[in-house]
Amino acid sequence: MEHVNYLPSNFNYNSPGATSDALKQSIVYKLMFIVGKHPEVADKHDWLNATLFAVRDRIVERQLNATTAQLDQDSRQVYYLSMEFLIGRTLSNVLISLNIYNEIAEALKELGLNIDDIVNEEDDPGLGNGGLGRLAACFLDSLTSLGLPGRGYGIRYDYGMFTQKIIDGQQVESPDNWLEYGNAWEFKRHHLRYKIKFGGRIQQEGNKTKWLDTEHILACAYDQLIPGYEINFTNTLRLWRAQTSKEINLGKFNQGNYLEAVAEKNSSENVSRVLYPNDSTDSGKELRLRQEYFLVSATIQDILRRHLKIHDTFTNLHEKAAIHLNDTHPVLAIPELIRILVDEHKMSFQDAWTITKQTFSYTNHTLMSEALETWPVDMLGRVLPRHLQIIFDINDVFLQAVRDRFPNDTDLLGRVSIIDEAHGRKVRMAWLAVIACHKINGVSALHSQLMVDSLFADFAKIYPERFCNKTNGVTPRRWIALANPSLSKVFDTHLKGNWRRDLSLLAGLNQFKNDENVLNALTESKLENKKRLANYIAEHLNTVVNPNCLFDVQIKRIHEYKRQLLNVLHVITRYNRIIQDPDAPIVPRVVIFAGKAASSYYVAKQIIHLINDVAQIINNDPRAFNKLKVVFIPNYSVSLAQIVIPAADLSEQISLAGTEASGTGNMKFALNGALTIGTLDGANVEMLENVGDENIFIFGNTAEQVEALRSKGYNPREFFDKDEELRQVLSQIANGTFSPFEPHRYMGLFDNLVNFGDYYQLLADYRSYIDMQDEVDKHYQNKDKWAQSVLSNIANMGYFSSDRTIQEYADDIWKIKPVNLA
Ligand code: 26V
Repeated sequence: MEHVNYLPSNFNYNSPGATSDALKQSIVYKLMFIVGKHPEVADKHDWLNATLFAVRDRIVERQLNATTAQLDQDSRQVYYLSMEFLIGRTLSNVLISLNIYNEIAEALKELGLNIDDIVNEEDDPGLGNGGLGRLAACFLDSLTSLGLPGRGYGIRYDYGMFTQKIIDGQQVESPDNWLEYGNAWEFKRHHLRYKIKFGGRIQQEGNKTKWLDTEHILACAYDQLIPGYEINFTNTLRLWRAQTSKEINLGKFNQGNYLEAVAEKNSSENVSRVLYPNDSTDSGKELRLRQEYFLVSATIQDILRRHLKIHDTFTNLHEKAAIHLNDTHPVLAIPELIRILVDEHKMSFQDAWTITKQTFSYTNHTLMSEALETWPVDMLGRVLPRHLQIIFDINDVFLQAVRDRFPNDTDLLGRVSIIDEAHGRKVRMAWLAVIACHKINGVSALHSQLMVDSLFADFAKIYPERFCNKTNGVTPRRWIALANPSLSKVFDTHLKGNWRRDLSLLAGLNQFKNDENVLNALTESKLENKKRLANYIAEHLNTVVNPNCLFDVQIKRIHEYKRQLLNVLHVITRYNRIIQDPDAPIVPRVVIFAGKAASSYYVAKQIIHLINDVAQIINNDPRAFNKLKVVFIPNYSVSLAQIVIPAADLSEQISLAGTEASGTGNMKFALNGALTIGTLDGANVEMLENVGDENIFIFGNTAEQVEALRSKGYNPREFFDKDEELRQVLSQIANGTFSPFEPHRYMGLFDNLVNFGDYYQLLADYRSYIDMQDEVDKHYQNKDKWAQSVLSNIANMGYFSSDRTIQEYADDIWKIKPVNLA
């Protein structure tokens, strides 16, 4: 065996440098003294941990610098409360932030290791469902990179989003035990524990209210460092884990009933056990309510503790703290703040309410009524009786004000009351948020407009100044620099300045629209990424795809409104055309899907099954060889997205207009040089405005037309009857062409579309979708034209950086300024 010098004699651990030599030394040191392994017996995971500890030291230095600067300046901070943070792998991101990717690669190479292998060995924490959680992660990245002071607060779930396997064409879930091998990025703060109370009863003593006989659990803080890009500053993501307040029930233990004693410990720790994997319907489950309260109670206590360390009063809380609610999930933070100020710090309700209204802001991420959270009054009263009482108090004050201002509108009170009396007495969390927050924003121009026109129309009349728009964005560090090294190289060669820090610099590409060199460089980079994905597919799915085909991609949660089924209708149409006219010229395509269905969402699971059944038939039909292939990649995640997105030629953003609040995948694809086929929905509308209609394929009804069609009485059968191609496709789904051993398998899907109203209007948009797909083929056949459109897309997408989004939140909502890092 070759001899490697692991630790030279002049090794000095105390001043970690960033040369590849210094990094190599640190890695080996960490391997031996933290991981506790000799280099000769270490496995890949040991090396990962060693690398990760070595790199972590370098950002901890920054954290210490940031904390000191922040405390000295006592700057106003934002606290971003979210039930989900989908941060993705950390090591590679830190390497980009510290600008030591090449040095680490070199160090690892000298140790006989490949950086890609090490980076891919890291677990991808799936602490979120999809868009909302990933947005929170992009926001933390941008906040920190802009030097803005803030902190994310969430839950450290033992089990994240389930792992998806496809067995016999169907989704099978298994638990995601992401902490199994430990999490080297987190710092457990043993001393930071808060008591979280549940249940009990209320006792009134004069004008004092007491919350008595409660059960308790503890929330324990785990901190994850958030590095900023090339800045001597970090922020923290603080995640709470539930711990039982009594380690074990000694009484029961002594009676010899060991199992029961430990069971109690386990059940109180259930609160942070698992992420709810359903993001489309309100679960209404008590455990979810407890999770939400657990997050907000620990967080508000933490914010107040910090405030009291520096100030001796809470009357200036709103000057120092901006608390942001990521959707309604953390809305109980509102009554929790009031409860603590009033019950524990003897403030008057009026004063507490005034401070609260100046402290909180809220983002709405969906207009879909079934995803809007409500809690039955009974349940809330049982689990959090004091909070229910405070919510009633808020409602009284609010309704009185409305009554005074709009004395003649008698229906209004019932509509805006926090308590929905019409549907079995429920607390409407979105209403509470709107009433208590000084700013409420939507996540794209269209969504923000629809929000004030529909869901919050009454409130927009009462508080017009509160509503605003903050169009989403994505971080260029993860979604370009990390995910797409070959494209990054093209940018670095042709652009002045650092686009990683200022994405508007991408506009500099516009001058190369007719420059063959640059256009070729873009095309070559795309081909490299397609080969990378083809390798992944070969390795994981045992399927061969040809990188010279057009890669047509739809990856996102499976949901009826996102209309993966419309995509399938196109795939089958294409297949039928290939069979009917085998000699017709055709643009060969690989159609790629990925996405998880909520475990209880039957129709979404049927759609996954159908995609796989269709793939099975088409991929095994020799007539379709080299012309059409269908691939469903299992277990969609942030790290999978980083491989798939850079490889796409065509990005499918085909939700029914008016249903997708923004989308962020749409932005990632376009920035990575895919052209979009999409409806006028969410942020697609603004993408169209930026890239120009000759560079994007827009089809289908507008949100307005969708509404008009719905109210005049949409009859999908009309479309079925008049469109022969459509009729053929639907009949094939219904008659078992793709499920010959169970011909009726998809009767339900067929009925939903043709006989039961087609709620998401697939049939109404089918023809314009198919025609637009033909346009895509034409455009693709002209390689130069396609490359020019790719360039125009990239060059004009700079607006969609989350740095821009966060700067707007900072200026208009949070009123925070960068920390002075002199
Ligand atoms: C809703 C619910 C309902 C109660 C049970 C648990 C649960 C968990 C998550 C959600 C969130 C649904 C909202 C959501 O994810 N919206 C997405 O937000 C993205 C970021 O703004 C946006 O780009 C997507 O268009 C939007 O669907």
